[in-house]
Amino acid sequence: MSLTFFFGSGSPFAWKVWLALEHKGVPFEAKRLSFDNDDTKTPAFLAINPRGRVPAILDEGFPLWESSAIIEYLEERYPERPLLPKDIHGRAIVRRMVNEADNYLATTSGELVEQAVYLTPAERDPEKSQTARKQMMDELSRLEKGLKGDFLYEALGLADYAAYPYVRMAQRADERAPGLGIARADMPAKVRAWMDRIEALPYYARTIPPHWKS
Ligand SMILES: N[C@@H](CCC(=O)N[C@@H](CS)C(=O)NCC(=O)O)C(=O)O
Repeated sequence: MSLTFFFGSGSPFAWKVWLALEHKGVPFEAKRLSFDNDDTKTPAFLAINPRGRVPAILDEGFPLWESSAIIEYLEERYPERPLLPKDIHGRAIVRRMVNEADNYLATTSGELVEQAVYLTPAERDPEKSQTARKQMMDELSRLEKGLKGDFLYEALGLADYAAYPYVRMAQRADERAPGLGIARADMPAKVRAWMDRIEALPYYARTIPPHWKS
């Protein structure tokens, strides 16, 4: 197998790339690195990504990291089953949406997960959680306003894969510490329906963070 995908369970950046890989239908070998065991800091992995972060890929010996760069590379390397629209304005809009997801959704979702999942109850800062909850609700409302059809921009593609993991992680925060994330039931109806559509994709189950299944 020529393409190796390095991921960590629960990394939304890696989840985005995994969904994109499945969409493309290219064969790849998924290698899970454990954060607890510092697998991202071994000399072998640092030779692939000197930053010691996932996701990363190794394609026929070519190493690449940073989720957005990986996806752009995959789009050019495997042009069939495109992730981006054909027209120049459509591509620009989707890239803008990816940037918005990475800059706003990611930060807010990351704060919710930090408070709910990584900190002990004594270490949590309720004010930070509540600020992040409000910001996430604002972001979800933006997503809802943008949902004109079934997916975030015309056909299923990169805009959906970029946003979904961050929204699902906000739900995960609430599953782990009720009230500190965003319960699915509290999300706007159109966003819930969009999430249902992503979760109905035939390859979706393969991409769920493995440690959620155990
Ligand atoms: N900007 C990077 C972010 C990657 C990132 O921060 N990955 C985290 C997991 S969510 C990681 O690998 N952390 C490992 C560590 O910091 O040791 C991307 O888009 O790929």
